[in-house]
Amino acid sequence: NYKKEEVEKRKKLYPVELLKQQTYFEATPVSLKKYLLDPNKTGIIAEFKRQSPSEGIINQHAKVEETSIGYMQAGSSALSILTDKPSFGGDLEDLKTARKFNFCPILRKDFMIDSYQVYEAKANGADAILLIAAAIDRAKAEELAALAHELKMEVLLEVHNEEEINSHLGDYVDLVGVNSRDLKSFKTDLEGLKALYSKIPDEYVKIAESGIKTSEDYLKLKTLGFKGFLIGTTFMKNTNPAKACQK
Ligand code: IGP
Repeated sequence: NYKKEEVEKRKKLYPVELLKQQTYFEATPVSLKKYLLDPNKTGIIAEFKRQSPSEGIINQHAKVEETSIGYMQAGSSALSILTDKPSFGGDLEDLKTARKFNFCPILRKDFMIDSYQVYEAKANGADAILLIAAAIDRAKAEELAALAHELKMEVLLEVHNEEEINSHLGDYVDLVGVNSRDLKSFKTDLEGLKALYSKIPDEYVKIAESGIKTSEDYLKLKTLGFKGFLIGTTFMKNTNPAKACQK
């Protein structure tokens, strides 16, 4: 709801025509899917977020330059950059900065509800966007995905339960993320991921999201068959997030 107003404001300030003139708008994207399927890589998508609704402030002082470079040096496969200010303390500048310093695939993490945000993602250097099944209906998801593809970005669909898998999964999706965090209680449940994993056809590249805390968690999910591992809080809680990522 705040998203809608926010987007309308930015649309007026910075129309799509201007976004199209930004440096990264013509940039050749890097495939997140390809990086996650590379058996020589870890599959870790390391996330930059300063705060979250469930944790409050996580890390106010981390800098996106150092953190993103450090994540990649520690062996991550890709980056996820939160661009939502009110809930996560991030913005499009963070995305742009991460792009400036890294060649890896970068996911724009936000609540995407409007095609304008897809243009923004591209203009600021994203290679992939997140679409949350709980936040938009399937028609909207397909519309935003079509634009993302036109702009040569990939689409990660996030699901949290079987109903969302049934209602939203389709050919328009490049990757599927299963979020272990219940958006109402904020609790994470890695066991629940197992059950959902088997409900998603194997032709999809599956990503485990949220609540991954230890290398045991990572290995368990990897053994299950997940190809991607989205990890934020565990890293960002440390003064030096990249150091936590090394472990
Ligand atoms: C990362 P965690 O528990 O490692 O910090 O989780 C990521 O999965 C989480 O930030 C996330 C998210 C989202 C944030 C998953 N889906 C949708 C905002 C919007």
